Amino acid sequence: MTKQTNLQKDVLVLNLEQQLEEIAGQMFGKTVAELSDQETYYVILVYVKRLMEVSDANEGEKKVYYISAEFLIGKLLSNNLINLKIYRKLDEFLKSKGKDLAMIEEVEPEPSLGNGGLGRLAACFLDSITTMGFLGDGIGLNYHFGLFKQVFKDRLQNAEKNDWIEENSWLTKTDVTFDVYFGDQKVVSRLYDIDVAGYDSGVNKLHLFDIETVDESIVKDGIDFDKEDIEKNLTLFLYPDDSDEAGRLLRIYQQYFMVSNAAQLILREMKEKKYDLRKMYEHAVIQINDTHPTMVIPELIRILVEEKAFTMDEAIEVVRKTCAYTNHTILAEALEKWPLAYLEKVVPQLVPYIKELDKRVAKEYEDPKVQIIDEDDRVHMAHIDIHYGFSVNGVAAIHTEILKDSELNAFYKIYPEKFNNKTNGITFRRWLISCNRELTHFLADTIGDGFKKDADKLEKLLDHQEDQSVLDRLEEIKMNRKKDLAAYVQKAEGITLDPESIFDIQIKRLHEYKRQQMNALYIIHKYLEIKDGKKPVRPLTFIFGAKAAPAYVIAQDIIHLILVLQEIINNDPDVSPYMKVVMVENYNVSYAEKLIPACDISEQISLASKEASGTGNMKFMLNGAVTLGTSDGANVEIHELVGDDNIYIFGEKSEAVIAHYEKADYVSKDYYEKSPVIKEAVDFIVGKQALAVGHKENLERLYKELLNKDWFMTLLDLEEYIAVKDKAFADYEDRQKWKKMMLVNIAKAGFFSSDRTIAEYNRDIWKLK
Ligand code: GL9
Repeated sequence: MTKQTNLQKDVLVLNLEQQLEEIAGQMFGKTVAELSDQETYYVILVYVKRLMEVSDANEGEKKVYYISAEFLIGKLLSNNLINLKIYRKLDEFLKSKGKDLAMIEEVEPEPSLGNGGLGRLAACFLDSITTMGFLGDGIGLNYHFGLFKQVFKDRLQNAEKNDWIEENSWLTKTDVTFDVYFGDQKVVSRLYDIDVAGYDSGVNKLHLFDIETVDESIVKDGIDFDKEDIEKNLTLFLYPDDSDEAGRLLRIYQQYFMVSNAAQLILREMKEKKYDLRKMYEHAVIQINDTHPTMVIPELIRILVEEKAFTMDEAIEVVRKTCAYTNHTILAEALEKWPLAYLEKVVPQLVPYIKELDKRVAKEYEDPKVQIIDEDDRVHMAHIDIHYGFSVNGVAAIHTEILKDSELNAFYKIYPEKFNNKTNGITFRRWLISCNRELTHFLADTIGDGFKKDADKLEKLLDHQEDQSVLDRLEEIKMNRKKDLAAYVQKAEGITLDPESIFDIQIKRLHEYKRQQMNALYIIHKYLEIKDGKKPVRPLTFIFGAKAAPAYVIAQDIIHLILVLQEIINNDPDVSPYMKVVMVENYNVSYAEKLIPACDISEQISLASKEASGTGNMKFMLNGAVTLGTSDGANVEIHELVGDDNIYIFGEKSEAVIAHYEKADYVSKDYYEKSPVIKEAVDFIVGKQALAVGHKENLERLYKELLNKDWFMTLLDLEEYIAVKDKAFADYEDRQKWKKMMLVNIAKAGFFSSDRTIAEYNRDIWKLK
């Protein structure tokens, strides 16, 4: 059976040219040479889907189910071609027909199924799970408009629906449907699958559930829609605005819909394989990605008790041995606590089980910090995961330590054995091989291509630190990516970038803790210096990309400030030859793939203790950027790997920051008043020049926030940030030194392969083989 399907695949690959011609004929009545780029994309899509359909599925006695509200998979064409090992062959064929694969890749719409790092991590994990030959599927939702599309109007962020699903897409409609009950209200789900191809390996699946009755036409202005019509709106958007009650209820509807489908799918597979449900944990492990899928725990217990004749004790025991939880943040706002009344409204059938789980905890432990239902009748979702799962992991060493020592310390005392760290990783197939082909080829020529399967082999590059031709090539490749990016930004944003300038890049979700506002204050400072006649030796280019949650007011104000600075600086003839600012519109995975390889300095400047890990930091390093960052998240591990000489670290350490919070002794105004440099930069926000370009309301609100609250301590680290960033810019002129720094960063990036992360998940948590 297996051999036969392999043969089928080999034949399809062998006959690639014939296959494509045939599909082109059937779909468009044309030869490949006659197709438009758009049509060519659809033809390749059909072909690659066929190829994956006949590829070997990964197999095993035990399977991991990775349940996640987000899978930020990005465009799939080039990745699938690489993983199926047909990129080169197809590229050559297309060239012979006068086509450019890079142009065809541009045509593909980017799936909008995630927001930031957490969702992208899930996508990298699917790639690694599959590549390493494990049996493992993703389970999530098929959001029709996903996360919003960002459009700048009048220097403000506008949110529009992101219409990414086309008639022909990577989604395959299956005949799997389930009934899902919200109390007495029944809805019917439909499963769509996306095949996940491993690199030189088999396939797994990403299962995305949808509701049959979804109605795209109810979205009217921007992203507004009737939040109460669940049958129509359930799978329209990822993270619908939860600033009102209807929005919060909708999130619970989505979460339950996701886990009810997941539970039914998993139980169905157990049955198909004739596995003993009482030993479910020998065949299934459920990884709960943040708290969004937490209800899978009470849901599974409910089904086992009500439909499979388990006692409560038995059901709890089996589920506990099956479920594992990953924590991705210590920010309180993200640790979900749903009012019991909301759950009673949406999923009354689950409430008795949640109460039972709570009762058992209350009986055993007195500490109010570990209760599931608190005094205000709010259900702490993470607490369900920790008590009723067998593993709790953080996503970087420092993050896990903070969980153990402070955030979740009360739980750590009860269950020390459950806590473990899994430092995040990224798939090198996308973040090196696909997005930086020239660097990949050069590395393969220099150190052999073993690093493609074993990322640690990148260390071999260290042997070439004194090899001038290698150092020069690294510089040349970086320059080529900067030119590529400049050309793209010219087209997309209408802004001219100078590839000879230093590219300093901060791309990530917009959040105060990530401190884009600190970067903006640096830019103001530099602008004023230049105005004062102090010119940088080499022009500087500051690039931002970030979406802000539509209900997050200060985040919108920060975007506004950056766009105002962009306008002022780029149009000031005294300054624009020396510095440029650009905030790219609608930053997403595809944009990241262009920005990251072109970066000289990677901005990772979150307030220490707040960024659980970060994964952009790893992607930049892998592509030869040098990190300018705080001792936060995975920056700490990057620092350890590359050493003091190959990174720029600044700012208060996490212990000091945590102490500030505990003592509530941080007063931003003190920093403002003490330092003329800080004062001047902050005052600029509401100065004449800024107000002439921007909106008073937004700028004043941001100014006041910085002076009176500054919850994420921007001013605490600003002076040191300015000093260290200036040092980095100065060091850049020592080209020899800089090229070596680039080399060391690339060479040491192997640790951050998600293959390593997944190997650790498997060794300590999943135990699949
Ligand atoms: C996040 C953290 O903020 C990141 O530091 C971390 O790298 C990723 C992946 O572990 O998880 N936690 C979190 O809630 N998000 C993260 O990116 N949020 C979103 O992506 C929306």
